[in-house]
Amino acid sequence: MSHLEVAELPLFSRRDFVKVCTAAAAAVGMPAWAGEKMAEEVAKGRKPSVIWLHFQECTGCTESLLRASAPDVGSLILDLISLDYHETLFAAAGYQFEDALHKAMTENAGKYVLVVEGAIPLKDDGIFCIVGGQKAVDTLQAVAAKAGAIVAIGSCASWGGVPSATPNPTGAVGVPAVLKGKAVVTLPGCPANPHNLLGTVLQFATFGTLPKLDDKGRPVFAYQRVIHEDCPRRAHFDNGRFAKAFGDEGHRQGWCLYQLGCKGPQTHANCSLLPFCEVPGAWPIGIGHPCIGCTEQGIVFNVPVHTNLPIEKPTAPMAYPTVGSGKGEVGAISAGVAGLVVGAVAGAGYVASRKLSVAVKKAEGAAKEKEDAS
Ligand code: FSX
Ligand code: SF4
Ligand code: F3S
Repeated sequence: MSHLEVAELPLFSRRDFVKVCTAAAAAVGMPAWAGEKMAEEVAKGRKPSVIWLHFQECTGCTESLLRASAPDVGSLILDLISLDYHETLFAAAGYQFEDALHKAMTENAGKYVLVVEGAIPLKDDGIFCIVGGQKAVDTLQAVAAKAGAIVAIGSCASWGGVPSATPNPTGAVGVPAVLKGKAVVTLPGCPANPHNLLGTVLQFATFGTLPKLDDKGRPVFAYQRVIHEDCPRRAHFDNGRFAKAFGDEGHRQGWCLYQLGCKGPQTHANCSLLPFCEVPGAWPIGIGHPCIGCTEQGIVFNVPVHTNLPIEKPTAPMAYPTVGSGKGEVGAISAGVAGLVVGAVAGAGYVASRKLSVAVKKAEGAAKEKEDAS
């Protein structure tokens, strides 16, 4: 048995375990029966072997996984997999530890899941990260060569993260940049949301397949929407209620954080729907801090925290032109709306969305006056 493998389900009764698997499957967009199937596979002792490597990072991804509450995502993941090598969690050290890696690679060649946490330095032949006498880039290539699936957890492993911030002194890159041409599931976030690892592991352990990915290798179930689309403060944005300074009246009232630099409109992630540690409100915007775009290369560690970015998904217009109103002409309302929507898309941001509602009201007023006069 591996160091962390569990013969019995330690925290849950079988019934509870099925319930938790089912809820977890639903949370990550899989059908409920997937959770039941998963629980069956675990009961049969069929768990994928996982080798977890650490390179340049803060270990926050492992931390956020372990700090979850009960019945927690962390325990569930550790119940679903056979964690055969993990540099932070293992009690072993030295040669014994290195042997565990080689043993796991040999016994499960072609089948194990490789999870990588941290960036890989390539500058000066990769000398800036050496573990067990081997350079990170060499270890990654060797372990990836025999892996059945590869997951890059966190922004560091996905695209370089913190270590790659300008001037990137070690030439840090993410896993896909090293393993060019190989399929790599990326789960960016600093740290990554544990639910997204759970969803990926659930699917792989149950069906032996990987979730549908976008062009950056991110599972669509977690990264297809921007934070702004599902933000609980969105109604304040749409109505022009903004916190202007930390601790001001608007901030205390829980208003929109866009004017404090929130990057939610440009950030693809699901933390507004699945908070960290399963604690309601445990995510940046939930505790009153603007989103810093921690999943997005080019935003976090690149754009200052309190600088505004354009709105990717502009606010929906408050009124639409009535069907057949124009008799072949473009009505005043639709012209105003269309022009302003284009303006908002082009980057005029929330100002445009406010102008939009004012313009819509003006256009509505003018249209009504015209109607009354005729
Ligand atoms: Fe990076 Fe994960 Fe940020 Fe830290 O290790 S994504 S620095 S929270 O933990 O890789
Ligand atoms: Fe939420 Fe930020 Fe969008 Fe405001 S700007 S609604 S705080 S995501
Ligand atoms: Fe990261 Fe923004 Fe969510 S900073 S944790 S993507 S709210």
